[in-house]
Amino acid sequence: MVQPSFRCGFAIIVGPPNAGKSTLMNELLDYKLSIVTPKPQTTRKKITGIYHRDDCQIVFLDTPGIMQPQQKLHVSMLAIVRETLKDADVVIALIPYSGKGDHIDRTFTDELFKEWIRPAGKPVVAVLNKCDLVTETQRREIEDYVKQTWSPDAMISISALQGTSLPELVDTIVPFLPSGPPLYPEDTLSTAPERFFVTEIIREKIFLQYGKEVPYSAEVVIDEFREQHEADPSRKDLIRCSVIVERDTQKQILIGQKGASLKKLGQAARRDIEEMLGRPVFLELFVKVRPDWRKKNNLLKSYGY
Ligand SMILES: Nc1nc2c(ncn2[C@@H]2O[C@H](COP(=O)(O)OP(=O)(O)OP(=O)(O)O)[C@@H](O)[C@H]2O)c(=O)[nH]1
Ligand SMILES: [Mg+2]
Repeated sequence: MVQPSFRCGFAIIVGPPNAGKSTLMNELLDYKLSIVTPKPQTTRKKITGIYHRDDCQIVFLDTPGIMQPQQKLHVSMLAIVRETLKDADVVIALIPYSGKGDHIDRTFTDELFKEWIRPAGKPVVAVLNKCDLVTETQRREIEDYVKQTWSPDAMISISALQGTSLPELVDTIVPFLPSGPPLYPEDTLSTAPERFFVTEIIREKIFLQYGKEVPYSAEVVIDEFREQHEADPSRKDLIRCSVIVERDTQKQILIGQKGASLKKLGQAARRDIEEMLGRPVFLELFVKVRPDWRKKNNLLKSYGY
């Protein structure tokens, strides 16, 4: 029986790249759903993660970081944020402490509120993340400043990485959700299909394994996902993926000397994919060059942007 006081709704997480949006969602779900790397602009699409508690269900929407667009891919990523804002009951404005200088980026936060949050017309919870990087006194000063400058409907400091104040964050969000029964069964973690998370895991390993240029130029698509274990449990599933890059030089870097780098990438990705699926798989990676795909509408569209 669902209690009459049960609340359920959508909470969008927005903020600059590298703020810890994906880390926060994963910590709340206690499951690594969204990919996380030290590099900015890791997340490129909306990732839905469903949080369950006795008195509420919160559908968290992790989004790409807000930045100045430098190419069509960025424009598409920002359009995803705009669209997702429309679905939200409450906005989680994730503003990271930096541990240096002013401790938060005041110019960016101003723009975030003016250009993105206020126009959406939704209640906003300012969540100051990475509080492990500042002292208690610095935290209080910044909290006062944020409260006075942007007047959020609620505010809390947390550390997503260390799991500090996360139950309190949920308590802060719940009053902004509509009353109503849960939208999803209790064992549902996300609405996206397994194949989407397979491509995300490969992208994460690319971000972690390669330097600056390759991760930003790479996209992953599934060419074939053959679920052979269903017919015969002794057979592994076969997953064939293409890693798309923009130039031949990037292809060479991805593959490495005698294919060593690509092999290492495949092994790292396969381990995580097997853990997610809970069964062994064959993973085959092919590298393809699609010149300037990040600037081409037709290619972006075919990759889901
Ligand atoms: N010190 C500290 N680091 C954190 C915290 N939360 C996240 N990080 C780190 O910040 C980096 C970026 O984290 P992500 O979760 O990928 O950030 P994001 O906002 O999703 O970034 P994009 O997807 O690129 O927009 C990672 O190296 C995290 O480990 C925190 O509370 N404290
Ligand atoms: Mg992210």
